[in-house]
Amino acid sequence: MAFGTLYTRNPNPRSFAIIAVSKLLNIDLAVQYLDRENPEDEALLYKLNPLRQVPIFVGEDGFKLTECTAILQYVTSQSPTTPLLGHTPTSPYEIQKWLSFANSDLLPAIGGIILPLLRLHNAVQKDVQDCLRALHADLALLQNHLQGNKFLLGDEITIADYFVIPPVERPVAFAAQSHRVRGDGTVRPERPAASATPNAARAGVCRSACETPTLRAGATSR
Ligand SMILES: N[C@@H](CCC(=O)N[C@@H](CS)C(=O)NCC(=O)O)C(=O)O
Repeated sequence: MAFGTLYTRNPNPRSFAIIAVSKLLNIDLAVQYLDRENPEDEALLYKLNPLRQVPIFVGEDGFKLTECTAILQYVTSQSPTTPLLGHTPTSPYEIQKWLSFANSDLLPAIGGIILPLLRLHNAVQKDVQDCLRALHADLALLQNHLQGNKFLLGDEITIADYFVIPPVERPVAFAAQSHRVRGDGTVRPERPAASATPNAARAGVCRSACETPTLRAGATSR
């Protein structure tokens, strides 16, 4: 019997890490994708979370959890010996820092750019130019950090890498190739380069984390 069920959308960047880590740690997590067009699914979503947001976790024991970073930490903690929660006394706080950075800064910026292009509803309307500037600043911070560190917490991979890096890779490639921040801070659309050469931000992020065999295995198994 599954340890619990994750209710989410397909795809959902806030669920990538939860699904990847549960597979990596052999945690039996059922995943149910809710369809926006299905009234029964929408009724279930409202019942599970009146904010109508995913992901939502419901355990076999009835324990219910919303908020993706809490779900990720809870699911990971089902493997008591996992190294993915870090090794040092400060690891939990550093992990929390990166999860919060991604959930509160990076993902809203990406969502503010991508959701209008996909014609999907964004609960809080955002200015695309502001989001592009925020995204470039966030990526610069990530790139600088990952140039001096193999993973976000240093030498060992943690749930922070699974949460922060995979949702960045595809939207970043798209956004960085199709938009450019000018010297004066304004953003203008740009045609994708014919060669589609990865830009520095994407290369830095991917080289240092996404392309490590462990993270690639986890990310592709979802
Ligand atoms: N604070 C929540 C935010 C969840 C959230 O914004 N989820 C988005 C998808 S990433 C959502 O459900 N939007 C409504 C929808 O997709 O219908 C969390 O961290 O889990």
